[in-house]
Amino acid sequence: MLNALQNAFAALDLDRRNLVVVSGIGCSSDLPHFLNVYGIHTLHGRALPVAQGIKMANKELTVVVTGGDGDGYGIGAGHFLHAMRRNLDLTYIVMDNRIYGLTTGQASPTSYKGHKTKSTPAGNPECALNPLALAVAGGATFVGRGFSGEPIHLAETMKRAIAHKGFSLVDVLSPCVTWNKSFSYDYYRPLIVKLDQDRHDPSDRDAALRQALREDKLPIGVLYEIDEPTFAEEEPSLQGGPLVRSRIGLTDEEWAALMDEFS
Ligand SMILES: Cc1ncc(C[n+]2csc(CCOP(=O)(O)OP(=O)(O)O)c2C)c(N)n1
Repeated sequence: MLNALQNAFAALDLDRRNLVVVSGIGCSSDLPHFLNVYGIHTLHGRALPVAQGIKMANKELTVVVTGGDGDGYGIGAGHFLHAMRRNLDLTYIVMDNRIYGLTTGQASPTSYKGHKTKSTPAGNPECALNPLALAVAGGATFVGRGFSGEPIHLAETMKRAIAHKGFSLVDVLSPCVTWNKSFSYDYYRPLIVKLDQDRHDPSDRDAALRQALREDKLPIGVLYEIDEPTFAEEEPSLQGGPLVRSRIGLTDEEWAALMDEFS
């Protein structure tokens, strides 16, 4: 996963001075510590609000958010939904191991129904959330999936997600070999299929949803990609240069005019 992201950054020739990686809390959220770029390790489930703040303050930065399924689809689920419909230009990479890894193996939002974990010894009574279907329906303008056992293909999907203008999600099937023996590399290998980009049209929303909902196989690659105006292109206060370089406060003349208005 780390290797794929490094390769994607290198292939896109991104300047590390303009690159920020933001994460929440979890084993996967340690990722910014292993990259020689700007990084912020925030609170559990709070990576997206921090990342959105960074992007709004300086729209010239490339902002990549990394975290786990518990972090993003559990405690952070509300932020995930609203970040998607806001369509800020950032990339969200979720290392989906279908478990709470850092807290040693409780059921997460993507654990399947019936899955036995520390917190669900009799089998998980809740059905799994489908992040890809949620993202296609929720306004994400790019939805992709990768597998950490296919790092070259994953790097390609990440590259396209980062290059995409708007909110992009890459859900990465990432076996946790320590705490989740059920969803191993061997479990995933026969289920993975690479989306044939000649036969799958990522601009077709219905087709993307069909791929997201497939149960026979787990397609990896770009499921969905459309071109929509971003938040920064439409929000009046973000027109012109980045906010970090704009003047703060009023000139003496503006201040006097304002005072006149109220006196
Ligand atoms: C507000 C808050 N609630 C709960 C926790 C405990 N906690 C730390 S990591 C984590 C889950 C991590 O799972 P996931 O995001 O799937 O990441 P993984 O460790 O599997 O990569 C939880 C519940 C916390 N740190 N903060």
